[in-house]
Amino acid sequence: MEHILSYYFERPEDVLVQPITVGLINDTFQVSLGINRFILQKINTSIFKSPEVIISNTLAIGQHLKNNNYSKEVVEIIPNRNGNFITFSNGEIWRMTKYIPNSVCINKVQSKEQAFEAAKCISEFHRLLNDFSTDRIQSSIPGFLDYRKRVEDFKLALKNANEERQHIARAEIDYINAHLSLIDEYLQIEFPTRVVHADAKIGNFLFDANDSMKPIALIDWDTILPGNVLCDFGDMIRTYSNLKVEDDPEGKNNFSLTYYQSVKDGFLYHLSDVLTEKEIEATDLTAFVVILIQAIRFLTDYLNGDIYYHTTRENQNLDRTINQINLLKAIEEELCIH
Ligand code: GN1
Ligand code: MG
Repeated sequence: MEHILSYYFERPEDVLVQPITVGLINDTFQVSLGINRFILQKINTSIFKSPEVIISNTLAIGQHLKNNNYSKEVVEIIPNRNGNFITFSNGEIWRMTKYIPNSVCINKVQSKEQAFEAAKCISEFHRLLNDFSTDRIQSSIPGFLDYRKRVEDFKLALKNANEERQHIARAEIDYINAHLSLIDEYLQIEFPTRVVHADAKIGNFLFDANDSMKPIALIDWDTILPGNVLCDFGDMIRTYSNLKVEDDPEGKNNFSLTYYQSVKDGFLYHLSDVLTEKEIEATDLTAFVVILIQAIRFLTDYLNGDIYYHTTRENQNLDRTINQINLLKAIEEELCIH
């Protein structure tokens, strides 16, 4: 790593590097020099083909939030010693951000207050961005929220998949095929275009290390783009009403209707007079569709032979798919979405 550290530090040999293994796409490290800590990431450029878009989105959004006295921390990119926000080195692309002090990250929700506070945090984020023109941001991954394309990619993967994987995943393939009409229903709705974080999962909220009920930042702004803001509500439901971690295929006691409602109350807290009636009406359907799309994405990757998401064990993408489907089944039952 010395090659990259030397872009940021005069004495790279004094820098302490610790890998952080929670993300599924980029490689992340915590780096420290004395009392100063930072987050250094190698951007996966086979997925993020326009890293400069990530930089310009982050700078514009961060500035706007700061100007409007956002009560949480923002993502701050640290330039390298040449003054550049992205570093090209040995054919790789790296970017460093400020470490948010006194913070912890969780992968399972601990209480309804925590779910409510986290949803309020993103609600404030969106409220302040309500007067930010979406012309100022672009998608760093083309078609990221194009759900029609996600379904096409799934159908193609299904056609090309080896027989063994198709056979093993039969029940999951059938479940998804039986629910595709809900995606069609969702696609009929015309949503206003707003800023979307597009990865509002539980692991992207940092909480106060001394008070885990208190969110202090929403991080990972790499996928920010113009689109349907309810997708963020969906990702929160996907991970905050889910009582199992993302790759746990156990289906018993996996869903909390209480946390679902807490997320909804928190999400609407600063947004109830910003969102249109049509949007408010579509919250539950959007949550269902966001989870279904995530199931489709994990299953597509399983059928493609695990080429997109980081995996650390056999069948992890299938287990992730099963986890999403278990959640969908619980939501179907509790909220009568059919
Ligand atoms: C990926 O890399 P990470 O963990 O921030 C993915 C999200 C998925 C998420 C599922 C660029 O996010 O879209 O929802 O995994 N990011 C990309 O955990 O595909
Ligand atoms: Mg992400």
